[in-house]
Amino acid sequence: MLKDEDRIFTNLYGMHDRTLKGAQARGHWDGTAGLIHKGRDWVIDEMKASGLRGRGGAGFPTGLKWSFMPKESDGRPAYLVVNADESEPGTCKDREIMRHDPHTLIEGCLIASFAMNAHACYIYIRGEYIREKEALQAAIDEAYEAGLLGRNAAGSGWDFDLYLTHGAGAYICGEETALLESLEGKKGMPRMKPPFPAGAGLYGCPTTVNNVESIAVVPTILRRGASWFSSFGRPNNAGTKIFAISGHVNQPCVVEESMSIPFEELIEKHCGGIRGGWDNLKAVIPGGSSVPCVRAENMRGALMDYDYLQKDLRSGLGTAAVIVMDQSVDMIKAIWRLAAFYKHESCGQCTPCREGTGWMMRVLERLVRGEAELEEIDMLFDVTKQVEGHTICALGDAAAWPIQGLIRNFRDEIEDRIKAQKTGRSGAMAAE
Ligand code: L3W
Ligand code: SF4
Repeated sequence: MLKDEDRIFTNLYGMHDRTLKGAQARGHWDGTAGLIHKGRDWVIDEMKASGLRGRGGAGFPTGLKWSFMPKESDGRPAYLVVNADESEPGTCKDREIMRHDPHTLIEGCLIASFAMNAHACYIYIRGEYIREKEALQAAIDEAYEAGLLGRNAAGSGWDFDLYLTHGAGAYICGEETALLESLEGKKGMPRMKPPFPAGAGLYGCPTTVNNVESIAVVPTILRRGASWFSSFGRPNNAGTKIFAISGHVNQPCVVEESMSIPFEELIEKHCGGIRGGWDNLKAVIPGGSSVPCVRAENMRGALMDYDYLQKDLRSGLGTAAVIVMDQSVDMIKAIWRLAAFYKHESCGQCTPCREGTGWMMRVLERLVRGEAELEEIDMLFDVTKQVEGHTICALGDAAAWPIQGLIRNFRDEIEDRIKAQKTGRSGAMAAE
């Protein structure tokens, strides 16, 4: 278990003063100018050495992503954009940072922007996050007043402006290029990649889009050292990580832990165990709604990191939103609910996603009632394969994967439902 002194987020539960004074008392904004004076290459090299992988869901190495930005300006401004559009079902970790520890993010924005030659950064916050927006804006205002933002930010010699933009409640605006479109005042529809934002992002300029947690951990990594951060977790799965655990545990919570913590330890130490005991556990979605569910027996002994969940369990760490489901859960209905979400949030721009999400949802609707033929299970799986990898953005994959997980792991439940319905129906017919 992570020791208290190793936690980066010291106010995740809002128990302490979240103002600048409180943040400084907890060690934030300490020697910021000194970190910047070490230079761009040093910052990026440290970030690479730390092993930090993007905390928004895809796990792309952060230092590597930063290194894609042009080293010298070609006349276009460079931008950092922080993706605070946290909308993945089950995910509520960035919310706690913005509510209670906003200065970790603001200081991170300054240092990361400097490393990418950006004098401006936009934070795009989810439309429903109203109190979080207020808390973050108040912290930004304080930082400006204290000279930590603006001209010669924090005495670093770097001029830097930070803007907060409020979204309007569309999940798709969390996709990085849809976010950029929305920021430019257009409809939030994903762009084709390449070009990646580092080549042509906001207003066609070099842009890096990073998740809130990815940026908020930067100052502490640089202060304590890359090797300190990489000492947690396993190779390729380094660092501390915020997990958001919901569902059928005794105490749902958001907690910063060591990457690769065993699932049982995470649940026992921080959530007071599974509701009704471990035998009552049925399934877990370990990384937010976009990753496949895992059967209970496979989660026993699972390590909560990118590689274990993906390679050993064919699921993923995603946003580290751990959704725990006990025996009372109707798995088909649970996955149908997610399918309905993706159908609703599809931007409609590409056919496999626009048509496929509705199609998959409607088949699942019938499967919930058992009103289907057994062959339709394989047909549904085939459709998920036609959506996966054939769309402009990852929403298509995200809609397909949970259904694939359901069929792989709970085929017996689907078949039983269909058979029971048929038996019931023939019984009823016989009675007529
Ligand atoms: C330059 C290359 N840049 C990749 C960059 C790319 C992006 C990052 C990851 O997210 C995942 C999905 C779900 N040159 C590059 C390059 N990049 N190759 O690296 O890119 P990618 O394409 O792997 O993923 P993505 O489309 O950014 C999709 C997960 O996110 N997901 C979660 C959503 C989470 C929330 C939330 O609430 N936080 O909404 C939804 O699908 O697991 O795998 O920056 O530009 N050659
Ligand atoms: Fe829009 Fe879906 Fe295509 Fe993404 S995959 S661009 S959400 S239609």
